[in-house]
Amino acid sequence: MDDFNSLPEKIKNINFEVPIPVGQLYFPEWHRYEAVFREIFKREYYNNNGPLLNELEKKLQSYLGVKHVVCTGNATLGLMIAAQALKLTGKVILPAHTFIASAQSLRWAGVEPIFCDIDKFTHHIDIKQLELLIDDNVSGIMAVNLWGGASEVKALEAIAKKHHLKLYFDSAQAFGCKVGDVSIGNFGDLEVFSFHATKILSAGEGGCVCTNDDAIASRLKAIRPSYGDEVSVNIDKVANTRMSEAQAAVALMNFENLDKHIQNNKKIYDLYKERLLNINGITLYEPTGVSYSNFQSVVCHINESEFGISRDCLIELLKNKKILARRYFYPGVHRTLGFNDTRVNLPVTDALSQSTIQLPIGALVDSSVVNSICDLIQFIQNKKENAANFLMGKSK
Ligand code: T4K
Repeated sequence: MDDFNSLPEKIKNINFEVPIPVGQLYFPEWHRYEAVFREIFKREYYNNNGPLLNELEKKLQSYLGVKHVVCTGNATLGLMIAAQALKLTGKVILPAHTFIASAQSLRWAGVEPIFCDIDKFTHHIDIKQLELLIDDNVSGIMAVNLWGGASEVKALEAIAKKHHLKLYFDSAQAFGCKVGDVSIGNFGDLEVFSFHATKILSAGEGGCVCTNDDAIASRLKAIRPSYGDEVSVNIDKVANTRMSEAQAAVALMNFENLDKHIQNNKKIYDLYKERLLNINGITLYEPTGVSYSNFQSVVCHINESEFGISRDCLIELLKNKKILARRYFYPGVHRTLGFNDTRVNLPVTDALSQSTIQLPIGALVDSSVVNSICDLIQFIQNKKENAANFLMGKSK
């Protein structure tokens, strides 16, 4: 019989001081805040089209090669004002394998979300099913770019053009990614990024909407609202979705190191890839649809019958060692917050929501953390019948 005293040293020694979360959490060094915040206080200008916000918007425009960047308090607000700026009505088609904000932004705009299934391998909207869902009441498509990958942007542009629909992208997770030579941020009518603490470019909290369309940009600025847009436009609603100087300051500091952070993520991702290859029943998702990824996420598929235990059980066992793996996205948005319509049949979304696990990547992760996580996953699989007892220090 196994004895918990026989726990291998490398597993016994996994003892993180602080929990290891899935988010990026790249932040500038402490001493840099003081100088930047001293300047904000000296100017006594804290919000609404301030100098740091202007600098950030210009830098983002130039980095992305996009004509307009309109920063917002976060991506949820960006998606909400995007729906208004695009004048969406009736129904909008989107995948249900996404964060709740994608669908809720439509509710706020008074538009009905129509959920579409995703492709099993890419995790992005299934364009064959999408076309079948288009009817006269559909005014737009919101595609969601996930995990450092992207939807089939060119095919989607062709479908939107053919059916005279607005097309926009929830690219909350995709800052820094490219399709060919073109940065994500330039596709469809507009795209929305998140600068939440868990994203590759962080303002702590924040986001932006990007567009190459002058009229859409004017509407976005008028809805946001801010001084600074000289064009007068008719809009029905305004919302306070401004980004503060403090948020812009954090984003600017992080922007300086964006490439370094992406390279660091790639190193972490590659090590996971090497280590997980040898573990039965766990398959690492590879970013698809992009020529350059930000490696925002380490997402794996657990095949329970091959791996030996369920995805949820694995998450609990990792938590026991302070590794905060997550089950994004569970459940699919179509099964949550009043969208729960049992007639909606999205088998791939349902299957993935039951079987995917997100592992830590970002500032708090280095190669020793990855090795510990992979050692632990391997150990849990080897001892699947009594891994829980082992990890809790009980003999069985
Ligand atoms: N569209 C998509 C496709 C998205 O993924 C998101 C957001 C949005 C739209 C909307 O973007 P925002 O409006 O947020 O800009 C998180 C994030 O809040 C959210 O930004 C993200 N996607 C979503 C996938 O995950 P939670 O509630 O699951 O995460 P939270 O806050 O619990 O953080 C994750 C882990 O990171 C936890 O273990 C705690 C840790 N953490 C988090 C923060 C904020 C830290 O250690 N320190 C921190 O400061 O939603």
